[in-house]
Amino acid sequence: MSATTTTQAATLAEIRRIVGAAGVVDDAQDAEPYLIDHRRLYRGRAALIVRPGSTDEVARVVRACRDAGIAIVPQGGNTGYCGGATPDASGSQLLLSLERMRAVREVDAVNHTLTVEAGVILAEVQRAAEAHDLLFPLSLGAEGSCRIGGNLSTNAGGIAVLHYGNARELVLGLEVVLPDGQIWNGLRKLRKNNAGYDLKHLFIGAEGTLGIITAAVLKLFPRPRARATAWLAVADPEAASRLLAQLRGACGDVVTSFEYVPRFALELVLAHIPGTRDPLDTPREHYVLVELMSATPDESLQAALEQALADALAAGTVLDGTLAQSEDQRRAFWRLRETIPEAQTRAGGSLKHDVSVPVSAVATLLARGMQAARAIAPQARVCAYGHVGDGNLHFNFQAPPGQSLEAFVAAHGAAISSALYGEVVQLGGSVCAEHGVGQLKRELLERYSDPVGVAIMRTLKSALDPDDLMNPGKVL
Ligand code: FAD
Ligand code: 2HG
Ligand code: ZN
Repeated sequence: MSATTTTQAATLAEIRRIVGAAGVVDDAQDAEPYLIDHRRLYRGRAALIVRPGSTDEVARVVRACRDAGIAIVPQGGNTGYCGGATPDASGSQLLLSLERMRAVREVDAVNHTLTVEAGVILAEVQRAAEAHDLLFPLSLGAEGSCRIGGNLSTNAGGIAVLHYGNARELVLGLEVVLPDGQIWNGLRKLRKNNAGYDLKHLFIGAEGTLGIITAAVLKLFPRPRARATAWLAVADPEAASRLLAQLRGACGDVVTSFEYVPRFALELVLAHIPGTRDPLDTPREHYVLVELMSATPDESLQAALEQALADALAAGTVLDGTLAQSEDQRRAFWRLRETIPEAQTRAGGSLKHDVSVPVSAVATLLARGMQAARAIAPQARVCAYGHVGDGNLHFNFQAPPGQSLEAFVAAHGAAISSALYGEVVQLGGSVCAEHGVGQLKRELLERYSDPVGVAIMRTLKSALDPDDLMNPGKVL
């Protein structure tokens, strides 16, 4: 509390009264997980950590902070990759966790909507939809701990974007506490509403810099009755992109996931994640995990996939493959993909780049990015994988054997990142694909974005948050 003035100390005392004892984290050990980001890149300090229990409490806390000039850092599940939910080191910011706001306010099965508070864990949102025989399709590796407010604030992507879109596409309405403490009630359940600007999209993907999302109306979909899942070896990344187009042509809009896994990533998983095994007998360099979903209990889905794969096999696009014959096998395939980040961590950590290009340019990016990195550090181990159906690669690097990640990054990190980002931009891509900007990529946003666009962002920020109290130092 040393960094606070007397007025601020009085405000913090008032905030304690607003949220009550259950709403404050005082114990130093309990506070620790709130103050370090998931990747352990940032460690911050906070004047106070609060966990309000209602929208009204959030609004009262925000108003008190505004009056005393205290900055606020919103936090959901703290699984973000860019340090967006970590306070700075000053010890003067208030960390506001949404984790106690976990109510499912309404399920409207006829309207296919779910109204939830921001602190509901993504897996719980999925389960609430399932309980009504419906689907909430947002799905990502962190779904057991990330929270819907964080998902919307980062406009999360994940593994079903190809069919259902990013988090942004899954929202009909929002409730937001603005930086001045007003509550914007935009909790509409409407699929058509052209009453002026579509304000919800301002807050989605804003990473807590424009206000605090307290609740959302989410779109639900028919629950899939049939799934067909295949683990395939493809000739090369270019063949993977071609296969995606062929599959969509042959099977239609049922292709839901299309994930690329290189041999190196598979080997990391096989070495570090217990209970995993290579689904194919012969090792290959490039794999894709494909999933088709249909809302009708349609056996022809599996048959359509089999036929498309037989054609691709004959054409040499696909070299080998296996279709999941059971739910257990399907889960085993997905485990190979979804545990890559954990395997990378267990193998010593990685230099990460979350980038996107048009789907048609993914193979070119892979080739150019590898070439550029190898020219800088020939021993660097490339681990580039991800949502190629969305043009999104996690272009990561492990240190050469025997070298620590720290030494590798100190020697080559800046040069590799800059060369890779150069290639991304040349191909019309984005250096912030699905994980956002946070504090990690602030300079990149400035460097690689259209200056007029950045100026518009600043105008919006200063209009809504003139005193820069809402997650300062993030995004812009
Ligand atoms: P936090 O980390 O708590 O916060 C993220 C940002 O949102 C911060 O800026 C924070 O201030 C702000 N924020 C949080 N809640 C609110 C709120 N209610 N109102 C306003 N601002 C708020 N991401 C993907 O997109 N796709 C993936 O496939 C994916 N896979 C992952 C796999 C693993 C194993 C891990 C660890 C992470 C993965 N992520 C992925 C990244 C991360 O899970 C997502 O960014 C997620 O959406 C963050 O949610 P969270 O609740 O943890 O947010
Ligand atoms: C994934 O798709 C996540 O697995 C994490 O977005 C990516 O760790 C990474 O680089
Ligand atoms: Zn991802």
